[in-house]
Amino acid sequence: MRVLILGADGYLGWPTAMHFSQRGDEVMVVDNFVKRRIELEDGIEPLVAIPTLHRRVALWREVTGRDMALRVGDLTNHRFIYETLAKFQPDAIVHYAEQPSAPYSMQGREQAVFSQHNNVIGSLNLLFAVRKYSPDAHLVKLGTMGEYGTPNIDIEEGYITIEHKGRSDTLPFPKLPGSFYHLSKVHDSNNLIFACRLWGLRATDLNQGVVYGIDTPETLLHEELNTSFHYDHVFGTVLNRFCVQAVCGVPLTVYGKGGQTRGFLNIRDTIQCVDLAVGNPAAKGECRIFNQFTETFSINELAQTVQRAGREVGHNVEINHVENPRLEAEEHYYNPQHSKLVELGLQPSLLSEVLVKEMLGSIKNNREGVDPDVIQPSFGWWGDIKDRQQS
Ligand code: USQ
Repeated sequence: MRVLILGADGYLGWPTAMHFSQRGDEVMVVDNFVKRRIELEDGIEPLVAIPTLHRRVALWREVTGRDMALRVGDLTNHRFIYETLAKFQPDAIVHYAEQPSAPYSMQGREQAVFSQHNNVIGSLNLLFAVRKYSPDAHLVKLGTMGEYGTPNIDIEEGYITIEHKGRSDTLPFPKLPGSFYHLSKVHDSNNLIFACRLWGLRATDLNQGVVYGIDTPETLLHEELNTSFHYDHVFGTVLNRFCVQAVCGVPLTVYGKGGQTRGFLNIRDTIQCVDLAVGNPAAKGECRIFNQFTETFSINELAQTVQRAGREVGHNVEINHVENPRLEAEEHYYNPQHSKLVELGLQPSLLSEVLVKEMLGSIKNNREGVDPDVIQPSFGWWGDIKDRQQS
């Protein structure tokens, strides 16, 4: 297959690109390096320095003998994505090319506008490009479980059948997202559903939970093929952060009461889910929505798991409840459905203390790269935390 990976420089994009290339597919990788720019703006770096995408593509060729095509460009420039699809003619497009941080999007007006412009307009340009140049390609778009928020009813996979005043219909599941970033994904989903209805495109929207983990089979082939693993308060997801905190002796930063419950999955399962979606394409005109996670945990449960695993391997792990920088329910009902990927054959690697210990071991080897100044949140849902504390 010809597989186009958009956002291939990121935490998930790079391992996905290597996975499809290793399978023998013809892969093209695309990125505009916006995440690297935000890293510079906010003074943060991945735990292990990541070589340029050009270098990683060259190294991939040296290590495996497999070629990947590389194009640098921005989806908000429609000419760039038109030309990319016209030249490459993909069978499948895996779209990660979005600003992925909820905290970044809540830092202020500029960051909120940037997140929505980058994500929504980039994805809209992509839809027009697919219609014009690759109308049969299957678009696999990364959405997020955060689109739904935490309603007091079970969350269905994308659509819900509602009876109302004696009539019934199946409609998109209501959305109550918790950040301007998550809102950008809701807008994307609406555009995607509309484009499939209007133009007969085929798409799968993967509403993914919070990802954790460091290694995939391909990142292990060479140390410079690592993915971009963040532990800071901007890009670091909660379990990755807790593992770094445990290794560095920083008390785990549970925000508020810690009853917040989310869907989680291992980075290896992200790749497996994307592989399953690509291998089982949506029909023409269909916009499928899968809830992509393997298990749910509260933040307190995660912290306790990391504490137990950390203590067993000799780390002094304390748990701290810090003031919540976010506006979110800290105690709530949460029962999202997630059977569609399992029906396609997903074999999850579930979270265990063994797995946490493996993560702690990998982090320990790179411990000198940790910057303690970027662990505590410095801005939250109301902007700069210092300003809020002073007012
Ligand atoms: N949290 C803590 N302590 C921390 C960091 C986070 O208690 O040090 C809590 C947050 O308050 C939140 C939960 O952990 O309740 C998850 O936070 P997160 O930063 O791990 O994840 P989130 O901001 O929700 O975003 C991440 C990805 C995003 C993806 C999303 C999936 O960065 O791209 O869309 O996970 S989901 O959460 O299902 O929407």
